[in-house]
Amino acid sequence: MGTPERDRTAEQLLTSWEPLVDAAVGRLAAGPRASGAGGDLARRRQEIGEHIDALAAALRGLGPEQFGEYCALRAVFSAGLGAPPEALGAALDALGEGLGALLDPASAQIALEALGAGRRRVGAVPLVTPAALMELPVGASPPGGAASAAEALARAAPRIARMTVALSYMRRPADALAHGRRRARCLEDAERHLTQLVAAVDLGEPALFGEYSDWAQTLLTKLGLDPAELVNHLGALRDVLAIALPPDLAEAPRRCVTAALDRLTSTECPSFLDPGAPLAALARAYFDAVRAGDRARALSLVLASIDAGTAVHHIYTHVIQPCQYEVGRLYHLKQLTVAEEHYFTAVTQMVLSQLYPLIVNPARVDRRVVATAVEGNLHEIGARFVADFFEMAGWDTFYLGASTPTEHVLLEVARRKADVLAVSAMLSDHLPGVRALIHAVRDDDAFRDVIVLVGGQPFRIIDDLWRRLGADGSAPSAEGAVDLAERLLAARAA
Ligand code: B12
Repeated sequence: MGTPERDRTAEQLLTSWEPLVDAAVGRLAAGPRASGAGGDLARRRQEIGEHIDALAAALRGLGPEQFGEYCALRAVFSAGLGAPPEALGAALDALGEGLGALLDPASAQIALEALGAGRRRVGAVPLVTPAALMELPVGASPPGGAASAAEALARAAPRIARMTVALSYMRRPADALAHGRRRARCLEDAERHLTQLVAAVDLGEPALFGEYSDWAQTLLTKLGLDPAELVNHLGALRDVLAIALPPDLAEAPRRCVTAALDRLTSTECPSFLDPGAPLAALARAYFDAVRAGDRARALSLVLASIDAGTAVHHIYTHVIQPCQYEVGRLYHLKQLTVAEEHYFTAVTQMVLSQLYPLIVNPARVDRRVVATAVEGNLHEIGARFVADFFEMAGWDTFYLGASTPTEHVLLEVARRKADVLAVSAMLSDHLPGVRALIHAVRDDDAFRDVIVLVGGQPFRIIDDLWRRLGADGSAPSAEGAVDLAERLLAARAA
């Protein structure tokens, strides 16, 4: 880490930041490669500023070597992004010339020494073209021969993640320093973002990635990270995509990232317990009882309300569901621990079990539904709601719970002679499983008459996603699922 002398130099660099940028930009403007003002000038100012930040960060960190690393990477990226190869060296030279005038002599010497280490690395980096960049020893095979943008992105993801972390650190050296040993963690996050991006690109749905980014932003902020970090990271990702993928394959993922960046400016997250909603007082009392650890009271509140005439399905829709959503919100905001969320969900399951005798409709309709959370989806309450609403409508219901393997869902659909298969998903990465399950149903002639309904968060966000995955329909709620199934069956019979 830095020495007192280096720290003082870093301090001076940052306090003289503006005049250093002005001086360097002035020198460049007077030099042989001077070009028009406007955007060009603004970009040049920004870049010089970034070099000063990186220089200061290196002096506070590992010293000249670190600035050398920065310059080497910067050279690679500048060239990859189409900047003239000599531009970086010229900018560093211009910055160096201003140091003597603006820093005290001892600090100027320390800064120049580090700057020199960077300058040497720039000279040592061969001219890098986008194609050559693909050969950088930072990851798996290049995306050559990929059939789609999603496939290319998935194949290049390990390399893109590394390049993004490098570029984002370069742009905000303070993050690199702050992360220190957590660099590996940052890379894991980058890979996680890319998994979600692949899913969104695959489906052609930028909104899915936008939704995920909002979620990630809230989470990272609650973990104490600067909200600007994710914005910086996604900005770097967008630039890296332009280098790492051929233009035709880069366009779709870049569009998704742009959409996410647009959304990140607003991260409002209002409560799901709306005081104006039906049964609002009961929902609040139920929520508070469970949070207080009093499940007996939570249950008796619900049973008393039913005794007083509340319809059971209203308990599902206006009490249980908003409370589960509110748990998710508070958990996300770190106002509730994992254990509290698990406890809450366990109480919800207990209450739903107690309500079971009340939901069985004696008027049976001789129809059967199998309801399941798709393989990989651990959220089981949505599918349970769906099964229970069919039960209330007189159907025979077979609720399979969380993450059921595709082949076992099929066995159950056959064994129960199901008219309807209801599949629940929650996250974008559950969607390939939904698609695989639907294909498996469609591929087997024995299931020719089975109606496949899909639902859950992604289908609530994107209207026609169900169609694109090959389902027969979707509804935003369990109640809607029953109506839809009945309509589809009636249409078939007609
Ligand atoms: C409880 C819970 C869990 C529990 C689930 C336990 C269980 N036994 O079910 C556990 C702890 C396992 C869990 C894990 C995770 N969770 Co979680 N979880 C929740 C929580 C708080 C409640 C879910 C719930 O019960 N909803 C109530 C039901 C009734 O609502 P629903 O599922 O939307 O269903 C309704 C409709 O969508 C529709 N519907 C649903 N299915 C179907 C099917 C058909 C055919 C039809 C027509 C309609 C339909 O009808 C239903 C009733 O109206 C939600 C918060 C939320 N907003 O949902 C987070 C939430 C979904 N989880 C989240 C996350 C991130 C995770 C994890 C990734 C956390 C982690 N870091 O590990 C894992 C992923 C696990 C996995 N592989 O699936 C995030 C998702 C964020 C995002 N990107 O969108 C949420 C939103 C929380 C948050 N705000 O951060 N979770």
